[in-house]
Amino acid sequence: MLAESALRLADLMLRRRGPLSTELEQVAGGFDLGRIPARLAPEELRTLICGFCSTGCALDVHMRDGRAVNLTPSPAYPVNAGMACPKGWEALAPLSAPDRAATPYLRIDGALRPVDWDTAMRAFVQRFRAIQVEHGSEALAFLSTGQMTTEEMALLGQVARGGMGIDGDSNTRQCMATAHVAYKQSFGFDAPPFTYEDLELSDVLIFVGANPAIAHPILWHWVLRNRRNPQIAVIDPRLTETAAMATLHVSPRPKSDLVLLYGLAYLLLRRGWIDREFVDRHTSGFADFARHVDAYNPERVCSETGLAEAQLHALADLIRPGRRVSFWWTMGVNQSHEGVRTAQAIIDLALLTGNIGKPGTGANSITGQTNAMGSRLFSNITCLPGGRTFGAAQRAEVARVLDVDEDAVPAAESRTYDDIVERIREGRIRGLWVVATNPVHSWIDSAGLGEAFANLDCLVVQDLYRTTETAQRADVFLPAAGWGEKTGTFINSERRIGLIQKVSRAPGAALADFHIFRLVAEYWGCAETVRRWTSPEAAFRILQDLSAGQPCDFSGIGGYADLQRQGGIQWPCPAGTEQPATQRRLFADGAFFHTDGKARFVIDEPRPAPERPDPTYPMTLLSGRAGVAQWHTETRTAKSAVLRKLSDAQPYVEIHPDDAARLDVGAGDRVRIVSRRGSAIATARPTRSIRIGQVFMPMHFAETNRLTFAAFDPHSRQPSYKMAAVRIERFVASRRNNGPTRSGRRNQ
Ligand SMILES: Nc1nc2c(c(=O)[nH]1)N[C@H]1C(S)=C(S)[C@@H](COP(=O)(O)OP(=O)(O)OC[C@H]3O[C@@H](n4cnc5c(=O)[nH]c(N)nc54)[C@H](O)[C@@H]3O)O[C@H]1N2
Ligand SMILES: Nc1nc2c(c(=O)[nH]1)N[C@H]1C(S)=C(S)[C@@H](COP(=O)(O)OP(=O)(O)OC[C@H]3O[C@@H](n4cnc5c(=O)[nH]c(N)nc54)[C@H](O)[C@@H]3O)O[C@H]1N2
Ligand code: SF4
Ligand SMILES: [Mo]
Repeated sequence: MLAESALRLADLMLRRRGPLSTELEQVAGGFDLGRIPARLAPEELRTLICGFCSTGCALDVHMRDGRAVNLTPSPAYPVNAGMACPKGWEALAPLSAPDRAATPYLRIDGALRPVDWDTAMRAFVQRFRAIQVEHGSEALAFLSTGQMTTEEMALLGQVARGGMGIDGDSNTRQCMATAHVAYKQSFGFDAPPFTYEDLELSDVLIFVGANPAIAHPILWHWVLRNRRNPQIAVIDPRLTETAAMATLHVSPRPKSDLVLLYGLAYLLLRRGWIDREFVDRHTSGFADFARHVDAYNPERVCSETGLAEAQLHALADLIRPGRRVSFWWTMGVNQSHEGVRTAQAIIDLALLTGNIGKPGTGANSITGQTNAMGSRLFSNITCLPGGRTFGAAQRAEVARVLDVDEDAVPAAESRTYDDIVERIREGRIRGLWVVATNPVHSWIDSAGLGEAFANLDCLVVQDLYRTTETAQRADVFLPAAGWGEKTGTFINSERRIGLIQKVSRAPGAALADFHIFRLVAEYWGCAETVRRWTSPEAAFRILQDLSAGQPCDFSGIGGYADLQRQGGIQWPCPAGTEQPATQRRLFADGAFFHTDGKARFVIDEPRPAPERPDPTYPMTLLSGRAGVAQWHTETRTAKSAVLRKLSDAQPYVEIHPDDAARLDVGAGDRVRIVSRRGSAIATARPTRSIRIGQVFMPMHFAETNRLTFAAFDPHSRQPSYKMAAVRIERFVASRRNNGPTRSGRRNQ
């Protein structure tokens, strides 16, 4: 309590810096108000968007003598209004970790040794060129991220694909590819339609495969602020933190969502609870949709999902006419062998009931990483910059804006992540450049991937830390400046473009990714294709030009200063937009981005998951986020003592108490989780939040992906991380086996 009021007190003081108000006095309680302001008064505040999740909170960094000494969440920012989750509060901590790389490294005689930039760049370019000469450009690839600025992603896309002529993919494939494809096919453009205010304005919120209470904690605060006494339904096999706060939790069998959603459409159609006028005016494909879902009667749906008929009706009851219903989904949908069609079945329900384009509605994909949206629109991988499809006219247009030859604009979609990984395993890709991602830990079915990476002729890793599972295998390591050490923009889940800026010096010779990419272009000899990209702000202006005329048009933003002044700006914001409203949703006019202006109902036959439990591997392994304090492969969050205290240090597996009893396993006992790919040791955590026959492991432990099964959605190629068959065995340690170790933490 004390700490909390101290934080609020500091916050209020920073906000006012004038006479103490009554509010301040109330919060201050027993503090000595005479002394505290002098001690806390910062010399200057600089506002940056948080670099972890896509909620996109703004953080005010306190600068004293040119150094970042503290931070507090920005009180006036429309996203977070003075709040942050523990990762936000601790955002400065990872910057000063002892394993930050302060110089490039080169593998010499088996060990990574510090070298200067010139040596590292020559090695990178010479080795990649040699591979290109011997094996062709197909033997080279890059893997990038959703955690750099949009300017950096666009520049990497231009340098690598446009300049060097090599293909690559981004870790956004692991995360948002499904939503990207689903929106493109349904709406005609990758356009999440919502604004956060919709969370506050809904009468009914339906979360499918999403656990925002821990994965997007400040976004979840918008739900808590909802004054409409909302009904909150959660569709998740597990009783998650979010489900525990819901008014209705239904727990279908993993990967049976498509059947369930079609079953809901069946009931809504039978009850006549549809918005026929909206459907007729603004959609296409309704007749086929209605015919298709006619086969999903409650009997079938209940038998395939394991739900009771009453649960199905309870869900349908929520979607009655006259209510504002919003649908929200995240990785429980995207990471599936049929994720795109499942996401589209959610979109179909919103279209069917006219729940789109109005306050408190929408078919809303919550984004994952801080700038996955920037990656989706500008990384030059699944579309041309600005969300353009690949085509001759679009290519010419991009070439004109960039002032480059058409050959310097890619002609087709890039190779997908899974294809790149398979080619590495087969030895067909021999040079790989990994930027701001840690695939040896995070990629699906990762057993043996570390060895495959080590066998590359040249692995270049560009990261903050030289200790990540991937960086340890590097031949060339490029030290990057991180969040807080560079300038640029992010785009959050609700399409809000926000600014990050430099508040701290990167260690030693570490450089912003932006400058590393320019350096690569220089050494490669393709600097001509990026000569106008002289600074992040110059790049931002190029992006604005690229966006002009596209649905994501933000050419009307008056540069970085405007973003700062207005508290971020949502796209669209075309030239001539005066003062854009702070909260804007899409499709208020019912006009979608297909050429006929209509949204499409998209349907498909559900397919069984490629790997299901059987007598040898009788249990289903689910995986995902475990708490607010842990971020992915933990290269950053494990650097904060505060966040370490809030998280688990050892791998664990959640298991139903009845399954645990059957296996004679108690809380804290060690078990072996075995899949067809490999095995892992973890501590058993019996809990009723998981169903009988299922187990859950956090993705934050590298062990988890040694067990996952490499299945992919056929349209998005997103991995189906949340479905693998395993068996659990009691584990008795031999004297020589010291048990599990903390993968992400070896850096400490
Ligand atoms: N603290 C923290 N926050 C994060 C992150 C982090 O690492 N740590 N990562 C960020 C990123 S990049 C992302 S993508 C988001 C992810 O955010 P979320 O998607 O909300 O998180 P997950 O835990 O991966 O998955 C959500 C839920 O899907 C459920 N699920 C599994 N299979 C199924 C299924 O078949 N059907 C349904 N309906 N549900 C299913 C799981 O039980 C899980 O509770 O979080 C972001 N925020
Ligand atoms: N089993 C299972 N696996 C999963 C998931 C799951 O639910 N289950 N979820 C998947 C999802 S949704 C995601 S998004 C992925 C995440 O997987 P990864 O992207 O591999 O995870 P991170 O730990 O975020 O890795 C980011 C890396 O970039 C570095 N970095 C941070 N900032 C910068 C920067 O500015 N510049 C540079 N050069 N480097 C930087 C960090 O130090 C870190 O090493 O994991 C996926 N893997
Ligand atoms: S909710 Fe997300 S954006 Fe906000 S402080 Fe936490 S990690 Fe950062
Ligand atoms: Mo993600």
